[in-house]
Amino acid sequence: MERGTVIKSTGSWYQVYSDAGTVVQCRLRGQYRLKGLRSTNPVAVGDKVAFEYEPHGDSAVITDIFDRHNFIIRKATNLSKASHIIAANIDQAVLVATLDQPRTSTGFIDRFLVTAEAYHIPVLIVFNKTDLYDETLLSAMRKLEQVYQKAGYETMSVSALTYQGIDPLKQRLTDKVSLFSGHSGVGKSALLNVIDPALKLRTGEISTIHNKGKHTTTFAEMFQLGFGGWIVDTPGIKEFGLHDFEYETLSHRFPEMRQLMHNCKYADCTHVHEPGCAVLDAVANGLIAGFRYQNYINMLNNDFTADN
Ligand SMILES: Nc1nc2c(ncn2[C@@H]2O[C@H](COP(=O)(O)OP(=O)(O)O)[C@@H](O)[C@H]2O)c(=O)[nH]1
Ligand SMILES: [Mg+2]
Ligand SMILES: [Zn+2]
Repeated sequence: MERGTVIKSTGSWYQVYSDAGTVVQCRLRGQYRLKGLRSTNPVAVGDKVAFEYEPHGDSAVITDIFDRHNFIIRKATNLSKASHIIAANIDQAVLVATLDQPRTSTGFIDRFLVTAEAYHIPVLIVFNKTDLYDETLLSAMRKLEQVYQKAGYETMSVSALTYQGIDPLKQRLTDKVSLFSGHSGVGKSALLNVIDPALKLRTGEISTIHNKGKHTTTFAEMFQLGFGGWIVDTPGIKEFGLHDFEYETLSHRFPEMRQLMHNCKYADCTHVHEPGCAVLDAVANGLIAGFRYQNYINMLNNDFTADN
């Protein structure tokens, strides 16, 4: 028996990167069922598996799937209760954001962070295109970095054009499995090309046109960084399953609120109107950033029109 990591799946065949460093074509034996999880795909990119070579030929059969450290899912179709596992065992999500061309709203950043919290995936926020920022935007970026760092997130500022901040980013990706996310046009491909020139990814492409009509776009893929580490690419799911929020636990997904809510007078405090609310106090005192709180309220109200 050998072990490896699933790096690509087409539905019936899986590419497994073996611990020996080779890529092996694998299929799944019989019906593989997952306990407690109704999923349309039993094996996903990132899964750690055991496999056995078939007696004749180079291909192999997956015999075991090891427990997942985490995974991200989406509903298989809008109506079904079954889910599709996009990727598993992700060390970190890298959220690429920009303050200009295009501007990423904090509403989007915060929804992303809430989703990642729910999946137990640490997030590194990377502000790209710093070469385009004037003093006003630079200072706005520094303020955002302060707020997010205080909340417990790591942030970086980089430019794929001038290479500013690229080395520290490279270090943070080394030997990790990273999911690269962010709106189209923020420079994900450009950054990855600068980080590892061997990748030769296309930049400046409208991904929705690029991906149209291809069945394989529902499957994620992992590609290897030359200096060690993996990038998870999820075509067509750039915003990685921003899903329906659980309203009761939404404030738990804001680390700076989670820290304080035990001081609220009521155990079931929603931090909206209740007296003796520690979160409202912290917002009033500037300990919690006003825009973070506003995004929390917008999420509670399911209102993303007033995105700030
Ligand atoms: N000025 C500037 N342009 C950038 C930077 N990074 C990417 N771009 C440009 O932004 C556009 C979109 O980049 P791309 O990597 O395709 O974005 P993606 O959709 O997130 O993969 C391209 O025209 C890039 O050349 C940067 O740091 N500075
Ligand atoms: Mg791209
Ligand atoms: Zn409260």
